[in-house]
Amino acid sequence: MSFLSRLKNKVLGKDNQKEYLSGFKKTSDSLSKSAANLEKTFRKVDEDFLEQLMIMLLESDIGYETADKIVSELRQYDKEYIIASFSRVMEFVVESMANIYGQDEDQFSFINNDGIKVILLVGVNGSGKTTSAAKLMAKYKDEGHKVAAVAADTFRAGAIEQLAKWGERLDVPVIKGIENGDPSAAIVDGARYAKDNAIDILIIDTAGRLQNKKNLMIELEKMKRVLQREIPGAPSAVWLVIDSTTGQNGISQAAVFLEATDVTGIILSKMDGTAKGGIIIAIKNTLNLPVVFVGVGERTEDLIPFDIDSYLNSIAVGLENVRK
Ligand SMILES: Nc1nc2c(ncn2[C@@H]2O[C@H](COP(=O)(O)OP(=O)(O)OP(=O)(O)O)[C@@H](O)[C@H]2O)c(=O)[nH]1
Ligand SMILES: [Mg+2]
Repeated sequence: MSFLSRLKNKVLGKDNQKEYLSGFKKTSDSLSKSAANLEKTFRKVDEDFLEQLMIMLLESDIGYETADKIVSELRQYDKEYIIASFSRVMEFVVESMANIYGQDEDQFSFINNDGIKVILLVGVNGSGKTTSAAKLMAKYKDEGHKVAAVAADTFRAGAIEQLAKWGERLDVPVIKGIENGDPSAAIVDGARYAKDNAIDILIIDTAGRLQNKKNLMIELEKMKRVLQREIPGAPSAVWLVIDSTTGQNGISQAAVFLEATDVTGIILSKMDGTAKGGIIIAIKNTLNLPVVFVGVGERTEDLIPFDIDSYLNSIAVGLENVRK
């Protein structure tokens, strides 16, 4: 059975297909358009073709290194020009992406699973932290967990109220920091609230102020230190929120956070607004961190657990549309 048939079989029974196909629609449509153009001139896998393919991959924001890897593998594989069909080339591309991504270990597992699970959300300003916090509050509450959140963004005016409003709407308690106050004080309050009220999952929203690595490190270290004093072993997860529309730029900004603290996973927001879905492969390849969730809209239900097969299938759907 071909790779793509196997992929199709794998995702067939999954109930997330509608969300994936709509969340990655811009990526898939854009790939479909460029693949259609590419097919018109396709005769064989020669250097001209590989160059065009490289451009198409770069446009999806898969990153230079990854695009180069795929193109080099294809060149090597088809030295004798045996591939005669364009759809076989596209299959090769998707299969290479699968190999580069590899298999995630269980990306949803938390560190220190026994006690209160604390999720710390970090990321640059506007990346989607507060919205993702609200989405996580809704998700875990729906699953039957006892959830609370900490509005620890004391830096941006209105940030605390933004999360507090979500809390009211979702009926999830939000422990509020004080504007211009110390975010760590809010975290202590939140941790104590969680202990006193038998909370299962505590979500901490932080400020996205752009700062240098040293200051960021000091601030995050302090947050963790005060948190650990209240809840030993916390946080169970540190998720870095990256705006997928910022592409490779977002990845470089992310690198600062990786140097400043132990990030355990990525939330990729705003996927619905971009054709640059290749960024998932780039993130895995350059940051070597699992994408845990993908944001595909502004509603609380628009957060999908990342699943590599469904993702690859939504890419493949775009590439296959070419023949229709
Ligand atoms: N379309 C779409 N918009 C999103 C998504 N996630 C967040 N947004 C929007 O992006 C904007 C910024 O989101 P926030 O959650 O406030 O970002 P933040 O990281 O908390 O920003 P700061 O608090 O300023 O650092 C808001 O208008 C959100 O509605 C998503 O998955 N899809
Ligand atoms: Mg925010």
